[in-house]
Amino acid sequence: NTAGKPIRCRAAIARKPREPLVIEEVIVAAPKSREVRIKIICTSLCHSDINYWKLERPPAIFPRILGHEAIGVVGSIGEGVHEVVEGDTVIPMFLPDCGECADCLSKKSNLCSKYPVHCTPWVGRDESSRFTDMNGETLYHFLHVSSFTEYTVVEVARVIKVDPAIPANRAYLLSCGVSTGLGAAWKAANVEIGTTVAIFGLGAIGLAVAEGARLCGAKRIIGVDVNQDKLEIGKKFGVTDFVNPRNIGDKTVSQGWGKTVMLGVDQPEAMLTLSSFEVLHSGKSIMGSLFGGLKPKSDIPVLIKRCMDKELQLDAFVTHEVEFEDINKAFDLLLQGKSLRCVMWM
Ligand code: CXF
Ligand code: ZN
Repeated sequence: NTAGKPIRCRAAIARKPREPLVIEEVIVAAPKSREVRIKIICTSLCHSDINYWKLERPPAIFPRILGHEAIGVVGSIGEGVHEVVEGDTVIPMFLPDCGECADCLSKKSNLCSKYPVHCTPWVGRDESSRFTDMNGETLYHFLHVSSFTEYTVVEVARVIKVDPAIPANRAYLLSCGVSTGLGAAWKAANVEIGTTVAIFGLGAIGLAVAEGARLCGAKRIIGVDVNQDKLEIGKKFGVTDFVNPRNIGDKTVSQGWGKTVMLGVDQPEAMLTLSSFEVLHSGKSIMGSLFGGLKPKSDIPVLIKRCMDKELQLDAFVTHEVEFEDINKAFDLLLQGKSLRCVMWM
């Protein structure tokens, strides 16, 4: 029984920007109060991991355990945890849902005001790490999850208990990118039956928007991408029309109304520039959305149920599978735009 004790296990460590991760033995401390130690079953790579792995300047932090899309089993719990017990199947999430603050209780927000969402180096609010390497050096966390390790420690406010009947290599998809796209159509844009949706960028998130729009009853789903290969890929996800902006001139789209939802992953220092004239005079709205507006603890179980009922199709998002030792292959595939999601089994 390892409860209350440190665990020694394998992890993939990002030691320097842009350098391949290295598999090493690490020590994972016991969970503190309101934390859970999770044995990861499988994990995957999202573009945010890549962005922070590439980062040379602050907020670059190394050595670090990246990864935030995963599913696992509760190995042990810290003091004051009542929501889950050892053996529960759980999805760790970067987005918290404390269930107590004004924002978690409100339907208008999915941004918890008690727990932050930062690309933080720490497990949570106490500014400490639960990871050390075999030389005693601190290894930093990433996005409150750090799933590129056999065991990790996550705050219980970021843990969703799920039915273990759902296949792990589908359920884990709901921890970040795919949920973000599904939520953007369902919650943020509130796509209605018979409407038209345009999706700019047909990566995993954009394709998840297509799947979400299909489930909401959209009639036309227009995929926009400069990569012509996305024409055929898009069809598998219900994209009805495809536009490659490199092949067309300036085209006027609907005037006077329309809603644009911004989502996904940007570069940490990216700025948004807009024509004020076009916003002022168009009657259009532009909104941002983190995690597609989904509230983790109430909305993820709905998506899991729709997946089990075979309404929500997740299979096509998993394009590759590699052993955890081969994690750098998963980086290469995503960097080359060859994969949507690559499952890594621990
Ligand atoms: C994150 C990336 C960093 C800021 C919050 C949202 N999304 C997931 O990849
Ligand atoms: Zn992500």
